[in-house]
Amino acid sequence: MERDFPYPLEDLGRSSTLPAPRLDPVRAAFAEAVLAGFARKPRSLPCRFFYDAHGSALFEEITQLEEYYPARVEAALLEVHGAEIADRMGDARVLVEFGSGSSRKTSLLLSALARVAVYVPIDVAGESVAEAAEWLSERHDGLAIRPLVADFTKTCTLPVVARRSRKLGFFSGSTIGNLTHAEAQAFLANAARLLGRGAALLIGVDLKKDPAILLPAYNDRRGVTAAFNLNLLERINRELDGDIDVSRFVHDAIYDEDQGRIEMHLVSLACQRVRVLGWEFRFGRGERIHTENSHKYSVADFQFLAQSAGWMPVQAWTDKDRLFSLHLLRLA
Ligand code: AVJ
Repeated sequence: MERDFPYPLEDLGRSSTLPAPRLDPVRAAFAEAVLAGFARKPRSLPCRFFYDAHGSALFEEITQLEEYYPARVEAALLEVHGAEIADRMGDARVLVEFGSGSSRKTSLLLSALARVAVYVPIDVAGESVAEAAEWLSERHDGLAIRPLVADFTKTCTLPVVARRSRKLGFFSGSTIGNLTHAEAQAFLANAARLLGRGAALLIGVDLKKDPAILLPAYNDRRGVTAAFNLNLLERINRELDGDIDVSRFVHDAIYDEDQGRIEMHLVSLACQRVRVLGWEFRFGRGERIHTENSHKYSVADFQFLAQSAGWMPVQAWTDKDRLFSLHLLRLA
């Protein structure tokens, strides 16, 4: 945690005579992000904090929704083209997955990749990585699983067993859409450095399309996406001693055609004050908290971005309705 943020001492349970207690690092990062995000205007919160236990369960529910096509279409693409992907990806023996989450899709890919002997899931959420590793090891006999609990947008080092062989990276679910174009380019360049010579990268990217299809995917009828978005405020209440009246905020998702992205916001329904870790913030009626970007790319847009980060586009697969794309990239 940054030391220079002026936390009120009593809220961290400190007294002047006792040493400071150690904060859980995830909670500390969340605290810092929320205090900084509420202090700036327009207000914003980073979307990676959606995924506490509650949020992860809600996201799983989103992937089952009729309106939320990305999960379903990506899985279908992996199933239909698995053999071809395996064929085109060369002789990689190590699969490195970025932001591995629940690993259902990974299983589909591993089934097609008979030669892969080592699987390295990288995720900041240690618990979900461990769970996913267990789930996968039951289904893929003889696969060595070496989880890496790390932030894959920063530099990290692969375990020794993964160093010598040719590698395949996997980044699914259009998670890359959460990054700005500059961040996505930096991620791709970093992945190139991590995976090294002759590596391939398979990446799921949501396509630009008619807002009449895009918008319902983020405004589902059952309100699961709304609950997912609002859970961020509930998490503040649970973890950061917040007193936010969640019923006085509503979910909003819009499509910004110029930027080619869905934006999720929480909108304050009233003029209100909220407290977080002893700090007070005032929200005006109609004031917005920007909680997520989800960028959409045409196939050509994404290939251009990949090339700018040093990757050669090998092939792109899309479904017949052109809802979603899977890109295979390679390093020279
Ligand atoms: C998993 C980050 C790709 O942006 O579509 C789903 C997250 N947000 N519904 C996306 C999400 C709202 C999702 N990603």
